Amino acid sequence: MHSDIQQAANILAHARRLVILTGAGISKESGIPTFREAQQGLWAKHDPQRLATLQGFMANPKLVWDWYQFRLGLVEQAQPNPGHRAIAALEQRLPHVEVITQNVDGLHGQAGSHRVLELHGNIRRFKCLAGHTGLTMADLAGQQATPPLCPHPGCGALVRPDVVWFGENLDYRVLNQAIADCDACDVLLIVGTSGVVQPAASLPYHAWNARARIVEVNPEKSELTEIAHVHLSGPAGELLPQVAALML
Ligand code: BJW
Repeated sequence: MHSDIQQAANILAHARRLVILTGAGISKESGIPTFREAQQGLWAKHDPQRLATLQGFMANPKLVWDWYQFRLGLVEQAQPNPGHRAIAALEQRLPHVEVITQNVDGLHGQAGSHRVLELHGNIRRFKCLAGHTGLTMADLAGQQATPPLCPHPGCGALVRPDVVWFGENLDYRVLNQAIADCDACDVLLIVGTSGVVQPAASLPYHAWNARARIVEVNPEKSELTEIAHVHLSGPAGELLPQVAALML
């Protein structure tokens, strides 16, 4: 294992354009459950079709709103862990670092990463079904309705979290930027994603086609492990600081 960590450190140390693609696993050590882990994942007890689709929201807006409020509570209590902080510190060591995250928790920004693309939105932000965006909890304060109604004058449409549900398009500017970053990178670090959700799961293939070196950190094998040059098996919060410590 030590030689794999050293190999990963050597690859990262020589990166001219590093892209880091993260998923729920990076935030697990901050106390935020992943989605698909058998016993403890968020989907172990909750049906994604009911909770993470527009159809599910329309069928039962209160259920979906309450579920996201519960998760918002977890996120607001969470702090970045050593994995997030090791990623943020790479910005000081390398010429060009981009973080592309599927997570909606904002912990990369809190850890100090400056260039972060949030592919699936942000759980602290809200929008209404009529298209008003950029709402915060402060904008919704004092409302009795669950979910709250859009406070824009004359609107009153249902408010929902500004996250990307199944069957919804990602923001095309964010996705196009992520694709361009992967096309242009020479090293890709993949951390804590199962690699099953599209289009995020296709991004590593852009880097692979561009002949980037690929390092993966995940305690398990993922759908992306087969294209990784180095797979580090273990928790990101333990392994990423070790990799950073070995970078010359
Ligand atoms: C650790 C660790 C530690 C644990 N350290 N690691 C092509 C083919 C087939 C299907 C599709 C396709 N194109 C589109 C689709 C449909 C769909 C899709 O991909 N479905 C698949 C599931 C089959 N995709 C979409 O609908 C997307 N939209 C789209 O493509 O629009 C165009 C379109 C529309 C209609 C039809 C066709 C095309 C939108 C996807 C939106 C995903 N949204 C969610 C919810 C966000 C809001 C919320 O948070 O509630 O995003 S779903 C959920 O999965 C969330 C995550 O970001 C995402 C990815 O999960 P992630 O991060 O990989 O987590 P896990 O739990 O899966 O894995 C955790 C990993 O961590 C594991 O590997 C652990 O081992 C590891 N780990 N501890 C490091 N300490």
